[in-house]
Amino acid sequence: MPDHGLRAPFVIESAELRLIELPLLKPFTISSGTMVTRVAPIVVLRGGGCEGYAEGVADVLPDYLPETIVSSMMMMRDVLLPAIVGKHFANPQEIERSFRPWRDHQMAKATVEMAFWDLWSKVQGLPLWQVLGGTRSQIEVGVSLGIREIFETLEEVALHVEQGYRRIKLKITTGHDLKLLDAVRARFPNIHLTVDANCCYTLADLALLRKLDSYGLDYIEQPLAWNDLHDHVRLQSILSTPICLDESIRTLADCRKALQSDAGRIINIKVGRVGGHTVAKQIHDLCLAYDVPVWCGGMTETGIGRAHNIHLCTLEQFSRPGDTSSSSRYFKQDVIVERLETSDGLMPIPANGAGIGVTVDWDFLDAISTSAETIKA
Ligand code: OSB
Ligand code: MG
Repeated sequence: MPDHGLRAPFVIESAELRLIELPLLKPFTISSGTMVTRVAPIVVLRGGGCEGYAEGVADVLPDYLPETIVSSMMMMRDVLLPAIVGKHFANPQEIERSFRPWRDHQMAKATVEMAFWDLWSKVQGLPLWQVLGGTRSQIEVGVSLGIREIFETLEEVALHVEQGYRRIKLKITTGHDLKLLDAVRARFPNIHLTVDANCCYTLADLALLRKLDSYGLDYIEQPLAWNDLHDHVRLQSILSTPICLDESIRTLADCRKALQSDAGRIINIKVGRVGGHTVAKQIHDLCLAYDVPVWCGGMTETGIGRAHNIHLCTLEQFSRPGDTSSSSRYFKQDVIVERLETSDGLMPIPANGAGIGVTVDWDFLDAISTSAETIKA
């Protein structure tokens, strides 16, 4: 950790835990379910005269990974927040270390750890990207298009290509894959195109999966089960298109095993999925050492989670366009005052002050909060 001339040690004085519900402009469908409303935990940590914010990525149902809103909220309320409030931590890595003996719950751990990264950066008066060690000033982004009728997807592809997005990712599912790709490739033969199966195939689908090799895809995201690196090794040995792992990578060890065994050749890093920025950085560094490209995934976050993702994208090895597209694609109104919008496929780094560099719209946050509680020392 570089010496930024740290201010006097500060204590985490209190934590606020909220649950928000924000309707999506339109439903977002992936192979394992449909999201209509974004339900998300928000954590606010206070100390050193500053406030740090983060947003959790758990879903109401365990349809992406096993963690849910209920389990994630319980873990934060009963275990993680009481363990840190009233204490001093020299840096965010100390928080990550203190959570390590507790199994899983990466999404809950990430929310608390990320809020501390924001708080810690603000106490030092530095932007989060700088504290994370970022070097990139241009953040290239793509879009993730949910499952819809083929004609609707074609319109969406056209719209987003026109807006300058640098890569189009199509959500696919069993029975909605090759025909969709035929239609999109017929009209857009040269765009950077990827697919995301969200675990819907097995090796019994090998004949179909082989055909994906013929569409010139940049990569195929998470074709097989979330907890099965072994079968991805087999699939990658057969396909020439790189496999990109998302759900399968929840820890640094997962990533090491995936790279050592060639289970995938590109990694989607979601800070909320891997337990926070500390582990996200470790995974990033490992991929850098392996010369494996990474990109930043998203979970249809509001501006708070989105801002964290953008800052993370400044690290060197984020060499492929991520999913952190314009907030206005998802929400009519955001929980922050600033609008996080792309132009020509580039996302500006929020810089309204230190930390994640955004301003919370407290009136709106109150209006969409379904619960709010405070944990004091
Ligand atoms: O697999 O990347 C995924 C959204 C919810 C659950 C899983 C995924 C996604 C996305 C959305 O692809 C990306 C975004 O935030 O725009
Ligand atoms: Mg994915």
